[in-house]
Amino acid sequence: NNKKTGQQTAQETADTSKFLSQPLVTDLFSADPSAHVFEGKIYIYPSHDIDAGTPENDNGDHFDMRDYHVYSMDSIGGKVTDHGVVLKKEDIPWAGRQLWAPDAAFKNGKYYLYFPMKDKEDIFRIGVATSDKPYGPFKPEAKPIAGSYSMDPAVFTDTDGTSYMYFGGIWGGQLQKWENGKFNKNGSMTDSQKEEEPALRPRIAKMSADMLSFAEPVKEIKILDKEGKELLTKDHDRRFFEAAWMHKYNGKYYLSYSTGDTHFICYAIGDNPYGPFTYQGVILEPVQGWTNHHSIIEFNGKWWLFYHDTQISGKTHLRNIKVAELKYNPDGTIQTINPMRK
Ligand code: FUB
Repeated sequence: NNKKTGQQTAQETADTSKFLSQPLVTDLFSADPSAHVFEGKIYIYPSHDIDAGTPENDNGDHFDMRDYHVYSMDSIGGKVTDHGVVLKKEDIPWAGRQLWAPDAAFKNGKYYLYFPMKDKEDIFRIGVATSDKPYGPFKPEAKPIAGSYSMDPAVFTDTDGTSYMYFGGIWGGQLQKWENGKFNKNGSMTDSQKEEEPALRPRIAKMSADMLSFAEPVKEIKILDKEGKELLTKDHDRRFFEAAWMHKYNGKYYLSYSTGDTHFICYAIGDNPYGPFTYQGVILEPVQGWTNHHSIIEFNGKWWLFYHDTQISGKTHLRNIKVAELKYNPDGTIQTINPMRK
């Protein structure tokens, strides 16, 4: 369904019974929910969608966001608290435009908010801001993380205490414009355009002890099929597009991500944080709206998928965050979630 536009009819949007879950936040638009359990509560770090009037295009210019809110919940189904604006564009010294999907981490008694934004040259970089509290406000560093590029950071802390950032995204996320470590502003607008070659790979870097920089050169992550062959550029149903997330279950590493123009959240399993990862299947079928972006957490013995759709607005750039239970099969595979009821 490459022609999916994300625009729905008013009638489709009004029928709330067709959705598996209802929006967690209804007074503002929110998307790309990165959820974490901090201090015994669920904290959600989403994008804050607005209607900036920027025309829609394949570059994602219509996702023209300017600040972040943080939300918390004591329990699934409980009250959702809005902690207000925790970081805004005007406070970020290197700001250009578009505050896209953030993530957060906790270490050394501090909270870290990681966020992608285009710099003054219109190149996506990843910034970091710190706070003593999970709900901010967050104070940004003067510069983006050295060596960072593209977007959609997800910071995973392993059981041994080591933290890693997963990141990258093609099309508007610009990953395809980075060749040999240099940004090519005239590069492809979509992907490598080499259909028979391995698809562009998500990126990983170990974080430094202070969580403010990369502790090693950025590495590429391989996603393989069950025969051990890397997924190819032409494999739009399975290859990485954006929205990487890492979680650990029964000692295995689960890399999940969006396939973008085919709108799936799928996953691949590996034996260590760097992979390679072997493709397993779909976690979340396409939602209403073009983008699909999620996070996965364990809370009180159950697993939860946070995601978004466009139930309230019917417009692809004005999304609302949701949550649904995620279940494993006995062999560790994940049961596919359909966000729409039949
Ligand atoms: O919210 C802006 C962008 O849309 C995100 O960075 C992508 O993952 C997609 O959800």
